[in-house]
Amino acid sequence: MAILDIFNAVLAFDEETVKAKTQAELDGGTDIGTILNDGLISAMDEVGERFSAGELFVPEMLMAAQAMKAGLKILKPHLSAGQSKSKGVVVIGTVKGDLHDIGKNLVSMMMEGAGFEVVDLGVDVDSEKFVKTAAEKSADVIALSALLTTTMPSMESTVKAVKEAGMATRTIIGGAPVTQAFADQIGADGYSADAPGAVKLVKQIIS
Ligand code: B1M
Repeated sequence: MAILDIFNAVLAFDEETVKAKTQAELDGGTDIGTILNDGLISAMDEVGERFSAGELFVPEMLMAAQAMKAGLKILKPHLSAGQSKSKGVVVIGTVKGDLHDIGKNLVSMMMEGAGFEVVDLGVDVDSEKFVKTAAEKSADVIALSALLTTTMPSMESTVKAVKEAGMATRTIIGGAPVTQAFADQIGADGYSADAPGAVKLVKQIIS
């Protein structure tokens, strides 16, 4: 029932309750994946549906996102606990023109949790910045996130720029509108629908 309280608190933009209930679930031993998926992520899916239906508008989406981030912040140390030596370097960011960062942050946290060194470039990142940083950091993987159909072409230009630079760095992509077919079409090295899948993918690529 308390998971439902987290879900409802995100929908009520009630950051304090999200924090308190998330902490209470953690303290009570609830599985982190359950808190994440059934509480926080499913609430954002509901927000998206209400936005599509014209029942919510951008300011409300933003407030819900803030509330969700407050919960994520509490989960973060537990997602990345117990790791020491880096297993490889991942440069991650949301592509040019796109300001959505919650899913990207989740992928980033789970990669850190799995022991990778993660260089998070934030949002609205252009191809040059991805290529330059990956070269500087000798990155194994560049991980691109996009939430808008209109910014998916930025993924294509980044994948192309990486290939043109002749780098060994591999590219993976993800985000709500992205598919395996799109990854194949633009020549990305991998696609995942969610954060745990992205971690598995990077492990496969680096091994
Ligand atoms: Co925006 N927005 N938004 N928004 N927003 C969506 C994406 C939308 C689907 C809502 C809708 O219409 N139903 C829609 C996109 C339609 C489309 O193009 N297909 C949309 C729109 C239209 C817009 C604006 C254009 C609205 C406007 O201004 N008119 C605008 C664009 C701004 C811009 O980017 N230039 C906009 C703005 C915003 C806010 C700023 C208000 C806010 C973002 C706040 C923030 O991120 N800091 C926001 C939000 C919150 C959403 C919704 C409601 C929630 C997104 C989210 O955080 N989900 C979203 C509706 C929805 O997706 N349900 C919507 C939770 C998150 C955990 O999931 O990011 O999908 P997600 O990540 C998942 C997977 O996709 C995957 O892993 C995660 C789960 O494990 N994943 C990867 C993500 N990246 C990955 C990378 C990988 C692998 C997996 O490998 C590299």
